[in-house]
Amino acid sequence: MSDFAWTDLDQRAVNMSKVLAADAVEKAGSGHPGSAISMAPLVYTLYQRFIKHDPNDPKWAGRDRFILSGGHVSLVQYIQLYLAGYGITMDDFKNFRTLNGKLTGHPEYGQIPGIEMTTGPLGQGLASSVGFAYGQRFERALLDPKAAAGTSPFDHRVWVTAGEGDIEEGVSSEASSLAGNEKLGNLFVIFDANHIQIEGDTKISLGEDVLKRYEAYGWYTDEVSFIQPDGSYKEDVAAFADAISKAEKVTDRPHLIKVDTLMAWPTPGKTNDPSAHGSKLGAEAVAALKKTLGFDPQQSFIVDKDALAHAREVAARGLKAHAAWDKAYQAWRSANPDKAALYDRMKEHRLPEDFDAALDKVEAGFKPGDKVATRNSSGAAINAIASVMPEFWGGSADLAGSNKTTINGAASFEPSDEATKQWPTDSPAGRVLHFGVREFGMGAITNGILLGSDTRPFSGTFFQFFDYMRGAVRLSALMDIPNIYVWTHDSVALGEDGPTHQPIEHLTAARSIPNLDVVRPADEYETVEAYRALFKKNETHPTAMILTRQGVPALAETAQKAHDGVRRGAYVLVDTEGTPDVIIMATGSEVHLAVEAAHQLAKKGIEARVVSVPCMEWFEKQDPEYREAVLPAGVKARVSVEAGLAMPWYKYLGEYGKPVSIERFGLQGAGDVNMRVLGMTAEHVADAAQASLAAVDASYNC
Ligand SMILES: Cc1ncc(C[n+]2csc(CCOP(=O)(O)OP(=O)(O)O)c2C)c(N)n1
Repeated sequence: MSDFAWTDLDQRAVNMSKVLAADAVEKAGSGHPGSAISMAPLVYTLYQRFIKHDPNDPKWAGRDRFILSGGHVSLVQYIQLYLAGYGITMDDFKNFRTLNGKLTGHPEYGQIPGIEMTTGPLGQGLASSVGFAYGQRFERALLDPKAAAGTSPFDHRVWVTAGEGDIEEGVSSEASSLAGNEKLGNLFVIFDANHIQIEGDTKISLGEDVLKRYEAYGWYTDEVSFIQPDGSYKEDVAAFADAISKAEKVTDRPHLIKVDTLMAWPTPGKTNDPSAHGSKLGAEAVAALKKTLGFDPQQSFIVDKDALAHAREVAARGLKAHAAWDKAYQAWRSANPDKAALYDRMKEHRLPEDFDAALDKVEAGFKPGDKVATRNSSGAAINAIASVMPEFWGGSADLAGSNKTTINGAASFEPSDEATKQWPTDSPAGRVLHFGVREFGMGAITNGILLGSDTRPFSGTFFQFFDYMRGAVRLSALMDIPNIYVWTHDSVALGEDGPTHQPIEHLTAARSIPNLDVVRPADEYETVEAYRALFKKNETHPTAMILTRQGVPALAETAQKAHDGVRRGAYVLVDTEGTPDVIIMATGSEVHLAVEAAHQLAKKGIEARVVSVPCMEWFEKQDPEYREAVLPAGVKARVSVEAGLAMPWYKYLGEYGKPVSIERFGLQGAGDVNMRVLGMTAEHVADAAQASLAAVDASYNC
C-alpha cells in the first residue's frame, strides 16, 4: 500500500465519530450504537479516501454512489456526512430520531443531501446497489459507448456497506448472483462481519463461508481482519485501504471485502456484546468509551475542531475532482451534441417529441370488437415507447414471453461473451433485462436503476408473484420513485394453472400501498392510454400495470373516451339520458361485463351508467367536481365489478351498493369457466344492480 497516509487527525476524527454516535443514541434514548461505533473507521476511510463526492454538490452526476445497506447504522453515515460538510449540524445529532428531526432512525431518500436511497429493510440496500451498477453501465453505454474504460464522465463507482443481516437476506443473494453474472466491476461491497446480530453470535444462523459463496457468484473477494491472530484488536485502516486499492485493480467483477470487526469496539463492557446492537449503551459505558478515547466523560456532543477541519478538507478534494469532471463532461457534450440533447431530456424527465405519435400509431391498429389480451396491448405500448425513448429498458423474472415485456430486436443486457442461442446479441447497452426467477431481486434492482441513473426501467412478472417482490415495491413507494411494474395474469381468468397462480387479494394489497398507482385497463385502448398517462403525468409515483392473460374485447366506448378518460382514473363509459338509476363501476376484464349488464338492464327499463375505473389513485386526485360528475352522490344504487376482493370498493359503493367480487381462492379450470362459476358474468352484474336498487327502495320505505 503506497499512497495511503493515516494521520493523527484522521484517528481523532474517527474517535470523535465513535463518541458522537454513542452520544446521539444516548440522547435519543434509542438507536443502534454498536456498529455505528465499530464501522466508523471503515466509513470514514471510504468517504475520505475512496468515494468520489462533492459535499458542495451532493447531486453531482459524476459522483460515486454510497449505500448504507444496514440502515439501522444510519449514524455512521450521518456522521461522515457531517465531517465532510454536507450541512448537518451538531444540533441535528441532538435531535436524532425525533419527530421532524433531520436525522431519521434509518436513512431516508430525499431527507438530507448525500443519502442515495432509503435503507432499513435489510438486504435491499445491497440488492439495489446492484441496480445502481446496472444503471451506470447502461447509461454510460447509451451516452458514451466509445470512451475507454475510466475515461468517461459517466464512469462512476458504487460503494456499499453491509452487515450479516444484509448478507443473510435472500434478496441480496438474488441480486448478488445477478451482479456476478453481469460482471459489475464498478460495485464495491464492504461486508462488516462483526459476528453479532440481534439474537447474538451469528454462528446460530450464518454457517456458510460467505466469501466462498460470493466467489461462486463470480465476485472478487478479500478479507481483512481487525481481530489479530493473538486475539488483540487493531483497526488496521491501512490494511483495509490496501485491500480496496487491490480490489480497484480488478475491473471485470463486483467486489466483496469482508472486514472482521468487533461491535462497539473499544467501548468497555459493551465491545462484542449484542446489547450494543440496538440499545443505548448507558451513561457508564459512554463515559468509559470517552475516557478510553481521550475525551472528557463529562462532555457530550464533543467537537474536535482540528479533526473536523481536517476531515472537511475532503470538500476541497471533491471540488477539484468535480472541476476535472466538468472539463471532461463539457468535452463530451461538444463532441456528442445529439447524445447531450438526449441526456438533457432524460435528466429533465421530458418526453421525446414523437412520444404521442408512437402511441397513436399503435392505437390506429386497434378495432372495436377485436379480442386482445391487455398484456399484448401492453407489449405493443412498451415497444412503441421504446422506439422513441432509448432510456426505456426492462425485462422479466423469466416470464418475458408471458408478460410481453421484451423490446423486440433489442440486445440482452450483458457485458459481453454471454450470448446464448436464444439471446445471440448481447451488449452493455442491451435493453432486455433477464432477472431469472428472482422477483424480489428484480424489484430491488429496478429501484436501484432508477435511483442511480436517469433511465426508466420496467419489470414484469405474474401479478400473483408481486407478493414475492412486495418489499421492493413498498420501498419504491416510500421513496416515491417512478418504477413501472408490468403484472400480467391478473385474475382467475388466467385459467388452468389454478389457485396458486390466480390473484384474489392482490389488487387490494397493491392498492393498500400508499403512493403506488395501480392501473387495471379494460382493453387495448385503455392499456395504451394508461401508458400514455403514466408517462405524461410525469409523477414520481411507482405504477403497477395490471393486465390480463386472456383476450378481452376492445370496446367502441373506450375507443371514443379512453384518451381523455383513463388519465383521470375513472370516467363515464356508458351513460344514460338523465340521472342514472344505478352506477356500475368496473375495472379491467370486467368492464365489458358491466357494459353488457347495462344493456340487459336497459331492456328492463333500468338506466345504468357504466364507469370504467382503471386507476383509483388517479381518480382520487381529480377535483371534487369531476368526481361528483362521475359518481354523483345522489345515485345510491351502485355496483362494483372486479375479479378479486371487494374490499377496495366499499368507499365508492356506499350503504346500498353491491359488489360483484371473488372472496375465495381461485379454481382449477379454464379461465372463462372459472369466471362464470365465480360469478363474473353480465347476468350476475345485472342482478346485483337490481339488488342495489331494491336496497335503495327499501330504505325509502323505512
Ligand atoms: C428485513 C429486515 N428484517 C429485520 C430487521 C430488524 N433488524 C434490524 S438490525 C437487525 C440485525 C442485523 O444484524 P447485522 O446486519 O449483523 O447488524 P449489526 O448487528 O452488525 O449492526 C435486524 C434483525 C430489519 N431491519 N430488516
